Amino acid sequence: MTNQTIDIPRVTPKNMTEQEFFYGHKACAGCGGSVAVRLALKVLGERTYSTLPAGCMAAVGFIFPQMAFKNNSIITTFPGVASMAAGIAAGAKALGQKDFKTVCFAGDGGTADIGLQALSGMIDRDDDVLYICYDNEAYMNTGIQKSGLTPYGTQTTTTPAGKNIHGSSTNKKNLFEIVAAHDIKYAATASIGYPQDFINKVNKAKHIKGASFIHVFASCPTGWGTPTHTTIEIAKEAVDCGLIFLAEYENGKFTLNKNPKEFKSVKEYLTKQGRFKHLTDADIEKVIQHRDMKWERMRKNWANKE
Ligand SMILES: Cc1ncc(C[n+]2csc(CCOP(=O)(O)OP(=O)(O)O)c2C)c(N)n1
Ligand code: SF4
Repeated sequence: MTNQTIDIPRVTPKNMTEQEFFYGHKACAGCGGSVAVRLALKVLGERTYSTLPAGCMAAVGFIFPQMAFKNNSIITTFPGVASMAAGIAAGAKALGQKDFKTVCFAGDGGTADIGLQALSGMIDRDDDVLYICYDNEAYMNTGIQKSGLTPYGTQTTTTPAGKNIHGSSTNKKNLFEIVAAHDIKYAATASIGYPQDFINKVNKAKHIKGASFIHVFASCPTGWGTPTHTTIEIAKEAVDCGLIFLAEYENGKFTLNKNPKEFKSVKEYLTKQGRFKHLTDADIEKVIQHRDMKWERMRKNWANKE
């Protein structure tokens, strides 16, 4: 079968396929990760091979006998999602297949911690794979433990908040810059709160021959303590208050896709989430200081699209 969307230069909600490739999954109501997978597969189409390590998207998508993936998909070892994808891409090529894309969908734990080595090897070999990390900022599937992408101050089951320690004491790893440091052909950050931007980036990556990477911010009402209907809104707010940034790395250069003149309130973003309820004004000030330091560096060294 042919891929309906492979030759559309700019995919919009109007020309995106109406067919669903991730349907009937068992994710919690309002799951941002499932929105990310659904949108990406709409762009990539049914001639897509997906690999998923242990994590929510594997858990909710492969419940026997109901397979939620309409395209070919497989669960991999936790650290091996990128290497299995690399093998699939090489195998399909050896079989003479041309109109396919291979994609990984892995959480922040499966990417920034456990799968980092295989991801590094995949980029190093320039395997023909798009790696999408959906970042819900913790190991959600096993009950909300801290990952390398859990932000400062977050309450998780392994970083509880008490009188003396107020949740996670570390900041998010610079995953996007770690990936870019490999001099990858294309890397981007995105948020399900800005779906058109995410769709454009998946479409761009789809046409890259070789390794590409997208880090998409994907809210999780269950782990974050937020109402299910605010999933998209909160993922947008994270960008608008500057804690998440939208950027690309191409041809050796970083570009900021969005460079707001003023940020929305970090305090408002944080305090509406159960996982940050315990934060003091001093904790929030620390979060703001870290944000400002990062933006100063990005604005100084990266090009600006706006
Ligand atoms: C080698 C190995 N260690 C631990 C686990 C248990 N485990 C299954 S899912 C999961 C959490 C995954 O977190 P993340 O990658 O962030 O994805 P999310 O669940 O948030 O979607 C863990 C620790 C496992 N399946 N295999
Ligand atoms: S725990 Fe979070 S990431 Fe996992 S299925 Fe539920 S909403 Fe989605």
